[in-house]
Amino acid sequence: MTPIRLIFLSDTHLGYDLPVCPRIQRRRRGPEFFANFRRVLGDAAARKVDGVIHGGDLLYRSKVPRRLVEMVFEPLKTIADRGIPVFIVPGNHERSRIPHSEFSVHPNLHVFTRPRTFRLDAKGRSLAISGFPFVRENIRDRFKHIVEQTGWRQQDAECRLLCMHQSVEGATVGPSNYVFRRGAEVIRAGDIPAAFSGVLSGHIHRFQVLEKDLRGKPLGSTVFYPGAIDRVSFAERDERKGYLVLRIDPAPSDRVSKLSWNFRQLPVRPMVIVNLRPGAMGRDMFSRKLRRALGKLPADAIVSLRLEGRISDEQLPVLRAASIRSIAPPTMNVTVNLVDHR
Ligand SMILES: [Mn+2]
Repeated sequence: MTPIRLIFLSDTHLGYDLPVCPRIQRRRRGPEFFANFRRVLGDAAARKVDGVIHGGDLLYRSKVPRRLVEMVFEPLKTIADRGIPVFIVPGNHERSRIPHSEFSVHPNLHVFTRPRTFRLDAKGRSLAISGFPFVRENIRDRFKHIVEQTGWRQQDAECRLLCMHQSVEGATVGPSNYVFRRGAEVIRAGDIPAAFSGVLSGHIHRFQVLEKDLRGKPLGSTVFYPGAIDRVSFAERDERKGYLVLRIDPAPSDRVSKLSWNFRQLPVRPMVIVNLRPGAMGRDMFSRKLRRALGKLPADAIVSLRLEGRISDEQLPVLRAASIRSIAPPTMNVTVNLVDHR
């Protein structure tokens, strides 16, 4: 039997570092996010998948210029025009809704503006795609009820998916592997229903597939986080980035269809933290030290320059944006952070 194939991406944060009228010329990270977004959609077209699902945080924030929303929906509509339906979960950065929603009007674009279930018929098979927009308040206690509100039980289908933008118990983030356990914003592993072939979620920027709860007990359905399409914060500096190609083999009769997955990696720039203690260095010495430290890094690095201790009046001009730009290669992005200064 022919499997159903889908592409699942999330947390594209489009519009991040992409000013409409930049006042200064410097390398921006915004185009990288768009480039990876287009790569994923290009792959969806090349593979002729049966659908594309976006797990939320399509945009980097909720108040955005119309032009940006237009730029974001243009490649999505190209996919939709090819007859590939696109499903979008509004995330927390969209404040649970897509701004300038007139751009998302297309017969093949479907946005989870409320808990609901869409039906996808592909290759003579039926797939029910349930989902709900990001819930800010107390998802822990409300999750089971909201899943029911999607109306999944009323929709007859051979396979089912649940799409959302939330944290689930057992998910991990950050360089020290913080684990989500309790808290009103965390879904209990035991509340994940077994009726779905998979739970597709955005929100957590690290790629991970959760199959067991914290005690090792299998989840009702596997939870998939494709992660962000690029490194958004320095906490993600060592993470690989990408998206998921999903394949569903419909099961006979009343069994839950099996979902298999393949993580596809996307190109990202190196992200580096540089720690420096200027101490009593003079202006020229400080400037040389900085030049040397940045000179050792890959020319396209994204750098967080962390300066420890007090910065003297003499040292301060070196840290002005224009000065940093003259010291660092033009291909580098440098942000200055003062740590423990008094
Ligand atoms: Mn996000």
